[in-house]
Amino acid sequence: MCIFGNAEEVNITGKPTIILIAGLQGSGKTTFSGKLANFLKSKKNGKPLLVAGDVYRPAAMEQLRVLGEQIKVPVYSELESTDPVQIAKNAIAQAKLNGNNIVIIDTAGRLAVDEAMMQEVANIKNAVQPHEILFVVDAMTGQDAVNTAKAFNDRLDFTGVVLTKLDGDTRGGAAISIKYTVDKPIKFVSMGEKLETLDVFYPERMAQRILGMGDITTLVERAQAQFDEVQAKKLEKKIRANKFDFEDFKEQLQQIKKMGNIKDLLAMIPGVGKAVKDIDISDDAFKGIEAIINSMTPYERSNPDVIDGSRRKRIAGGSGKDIGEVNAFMKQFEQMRQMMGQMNKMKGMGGGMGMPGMPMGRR
Ligand SMILES: Nc1nc2c(ncn2[C@@H]2O[C@H](COP(=O)(O)OP(=O)(O)OP(=O)(O)O)[C@@H](O)[C@H]2O)c(=O)[nH]1
Ligand SMILES: [Mg+2]
Repeated sequence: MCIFGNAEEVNITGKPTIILIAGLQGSGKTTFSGKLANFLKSKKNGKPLLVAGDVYRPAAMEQLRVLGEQIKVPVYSELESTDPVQIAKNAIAQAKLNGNNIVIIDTAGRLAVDEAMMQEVANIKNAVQPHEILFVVDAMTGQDAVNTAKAFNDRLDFTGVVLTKLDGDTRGGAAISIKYTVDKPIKFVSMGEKLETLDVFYPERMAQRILGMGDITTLVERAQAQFDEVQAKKLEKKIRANKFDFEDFKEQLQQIKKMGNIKDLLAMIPGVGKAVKDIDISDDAFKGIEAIINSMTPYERSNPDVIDGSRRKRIAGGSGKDIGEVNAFMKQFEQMRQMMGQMNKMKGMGGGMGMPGMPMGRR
């Protein structure tokens, strides 16, 4: 299971369902309110009403009104009022009258956690008893987001988190800390200024994003599962004695293959996933090499040096390859052995060099 748990959505069972939106100034509350209304309208057949609960800036009401117009969702506001609790109550009464089954209450934010703002949101909460209280947080604020989340949760006991501005270059690592600190689900991620860029939170995708699109954990787990210490020691001895042969080579191939599909493995390396997405890498890549090795006699496999021209011809015939392919493979193998020999010498001189992917390099 993913560290974030499973994907969760808001629950819209109330009549109307009341959703309170809270968060710091500029975190994206108003934009998210519009996106959520649009989302619930199109995906859930909802009939939302947006409520302008930010009474401090006339521009805030105007912003919500414009959003509502774009998505064709009604917006409730009271130009003269300075009491967000009363506005929320009046809005709910109007929603019942007009048959709106969802009421989304946007609230005012402050630059930092402050008592007046907390008290105001808490008052709205007490007055309207929301089904959902969503805490909106800018993913770009990094670890500060964790303290903010804690302060809001202590006061409001919110039901879910919304991560905004994930379209920026942040990886959203704070999501993990938030999840662990407040132990509330992340319900939505917002990825842009367009109203359609809201997504239900998919835990797996977030984990991959934080890891830079790779899944190193799985890769390491798979490598460890296949890593046989005894065999590795044996192999290291042979390499040191310059006795690496075709039998060892074949064993190594099998170890790699046991880890799974090559393309899947590559995709787990950060940064590589995207690059190999459209490339066709088949597991057949090893088949030709295996066929060649399988056509050797056990004696030849353990004594690569005895494989002369006529033996190569026979091996080519047996593996269904042409002599050129066999020669090329033999040459590569020889180069590999030479390289191993050189590394042994360097080790002897204290060079301390390891070969990537080979057990010899592991300590
Ligand atoms: N790139 C990007 N910008 C966003 C996103 N969400 C909101 N914004 C922008 O962030 C700014 C603040 O968003 P608002 O929705 O007004 O934030 P708010 O929390 O309502 O702010 P206050 O009402 O002042 O507390 C605006 O310029 C938005 O267009 C997002 O997901 N991605
Ligand atoms: Mg706002």
